[in-house]
Amino acid sequence: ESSNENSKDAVFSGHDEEQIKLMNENCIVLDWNDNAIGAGTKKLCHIMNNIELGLLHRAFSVFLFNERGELLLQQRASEKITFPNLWTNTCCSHPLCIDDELGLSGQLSDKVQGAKVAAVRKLEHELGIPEDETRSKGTFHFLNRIHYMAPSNPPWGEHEIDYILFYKVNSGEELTVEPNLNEMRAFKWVTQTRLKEMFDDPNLQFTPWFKIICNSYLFEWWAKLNDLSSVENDQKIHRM
Ligand code: DMA
Ligand code: MN
Repeated sequence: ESSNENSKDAVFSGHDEEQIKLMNENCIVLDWNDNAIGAGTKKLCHIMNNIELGLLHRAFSVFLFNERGELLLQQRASEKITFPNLWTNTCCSHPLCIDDELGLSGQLSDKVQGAKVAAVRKLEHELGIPEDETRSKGTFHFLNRIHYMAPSNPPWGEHEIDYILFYKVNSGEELTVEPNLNEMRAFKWVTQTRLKEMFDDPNLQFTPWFKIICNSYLFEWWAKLNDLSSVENDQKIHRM
């Protein structure tokens, strides 16, 4: 096992070793128009002091639906450094500064492709959905990009341009789900009605980005799950 310099960093004291290591990943640093302008560690990009100075990075959020149109939710693990224990959409993370995920041409279609590659990688890492199943048993749809900022437990926070991806499992197919308990503590398939009931349960808490999307586009898009053509591939960056 390689040494982890981060573990000596006071900002990580009391945190999980596995999650501390992941703070070395290289996120894509952006200007306000989603142009890549550099690399920044996951640690640097999620410190609220840096965010307040304008540091912004690229992210993706997957909403995965089964053939019955139910959405897969996850509850984040208590080990997560940001937003632990909160309920949220299927899978979120960051495209990294690597050729496959960066969108080197700078064209939106190429950046979307990079976000999908990152999504396939993280659906396996977090939910244990094998990459070949994700590639063969359903289809991604890029909806839009949401620019938002949200503080977490100090000193942490988020400030991202978030690529919203729906994933629809093909009819007759089912995905293997075997949660990585260092990433998520529970999962649940929900209908629209069940999700709205969960919002009324005072014992359940949700991530800020999931709430932003639920309060804006989610139910409109969900109603169009059978034909997303009128709402997908939006070029605009929505500042929320
Ligand atoms: C980051 O999610 C991305 C969004 C859209 C909030 P995360 O904190 O779950 O990232 P990771 O899984 O890489 O820790
Ligand atoms: Mn982030």
